Amino acid sequence: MKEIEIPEVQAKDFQEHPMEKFLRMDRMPHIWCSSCGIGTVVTAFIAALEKSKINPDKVAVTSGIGCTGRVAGYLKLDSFHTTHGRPIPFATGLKLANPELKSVVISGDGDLVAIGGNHLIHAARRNMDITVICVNNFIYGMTGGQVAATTPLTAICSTSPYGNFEPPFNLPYLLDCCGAVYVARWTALDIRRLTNSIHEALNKRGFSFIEVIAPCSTLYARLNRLGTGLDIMKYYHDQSIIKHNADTRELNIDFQKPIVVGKFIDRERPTFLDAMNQRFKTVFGDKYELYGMVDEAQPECLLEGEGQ
Ligand SMILES: Cc1ncc(C[n+]2csc(CCOP(=O)(O)OP(=O)(O)O)c2C)c(N)n1
Ligand code: SF4
Ligand SMILES: [Mg+2]
Repeated sequence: MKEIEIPEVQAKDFQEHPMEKFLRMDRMPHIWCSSCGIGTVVTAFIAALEKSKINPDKVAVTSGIGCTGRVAGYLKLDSFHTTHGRPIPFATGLKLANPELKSVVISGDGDLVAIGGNHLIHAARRNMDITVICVNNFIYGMTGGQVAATTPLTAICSTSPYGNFEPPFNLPYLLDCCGAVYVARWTALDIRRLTNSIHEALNKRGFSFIEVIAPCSTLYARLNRLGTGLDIMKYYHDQSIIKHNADTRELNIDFQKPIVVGKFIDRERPTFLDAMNQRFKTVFGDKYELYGMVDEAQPECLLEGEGQ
C-alpha cells in the first residue's frame, strides 16, 4: 500500500485567532454544531469586554449546564462551569465575597429560566449587581431537544411531537416585572448591537439581563423543518423589528412570527449591597463600620491598570 505523506504542520502555519487572548485555545475544537448561534454570543461578549477596558482579572464568568453552559469553559478568564440551574447563585456568591468583581453569567434558556428560574427572579428582585446573558434557542439543545419554558406555541420538540401547547415566558416582561435595571433582546444576527448592549450592561450597576435569540440548527431547526442555520439567520433578518423602550408586555414570541428586539429597560434603583449598607447604617449608626460590608466597586475601579 502506498504510504500517504503527511506534511509537517508547524505552529507558524496557523494564524493567531483574533480573540485568542480571551479563549482557551487548548480546549479547541469546541463542541458546538456548525451554524449554532452560541459562538456568535461568545464573540460579542469578548468584543464588548475588550471595548469596556475592564481589567480581565476583575471579571468572572459563570455558566450552568447545556450547550451554552460550555461557554465558561472556553473563556480564558476566571470562569466556572457550575451545576444545572445554579450559575446565578454561584455568580451572586462571587460578587458578595468580592464586590470589586464584575460577575457575569452566560447560560441557556433551559438552565436560567426552567430549572434555574427561581434564582433568576430573585436575583433580579434583589437587584444583585451581575450581568446575565441568556442564549434563548427555544429548546434544551444539549439533551436532545426537549420542550423549554421559552418554546413558542405549536413548535415541535422531542417531548412535544404534536406541537407545544404550554405558553412560553416572555423574558423581557418577566425580568422587567422582577425589577431588573437593564433588559434587552437581540438575535444572534445583531452582532454589533449585541456587542454594544453587552458593553452597556457591563457598565451598569445592578441586575442587567440580555436575551439573545439564537439558532439551534441541529435540533430546533431540524425538528421544525426550518432549514439550515443560515435560513434561521434569514428569518431573523426578515422578521426582527427594533423597538427600543417597547412595552415589555408586548414582546411575546410566536412561532416563526416577527421578533421585537431592542433595549427595553434602563433604570436606576439601589443594588442589594446599596440597600443592605443603607439599612445597616440606619440600624447600627456609629457602629456601622463593624457590621457593614464594603461598597460595590465603581466602574473606574475595574478598569485595567486601576484599583488593583
Ligand atoms: C439536575 C439536572 N437535571 C437535568 C440535567 C440534564 N440537562 C443538561 S443540560 C439541560 C438543558 C439545557 O438547556 P439550555 O439551558 O437551554 O441549554 P442549550 O443546550 O439549549 O444551550 C438539561 C435538562 C442535568 N444536567 N442536571
Ligand atoms: S445542539 Fe443546538 S444548541 Fe447545541 S451546539 Fe448544536 S446547534 Fe448549538
Ligand atoms: Mg436552550
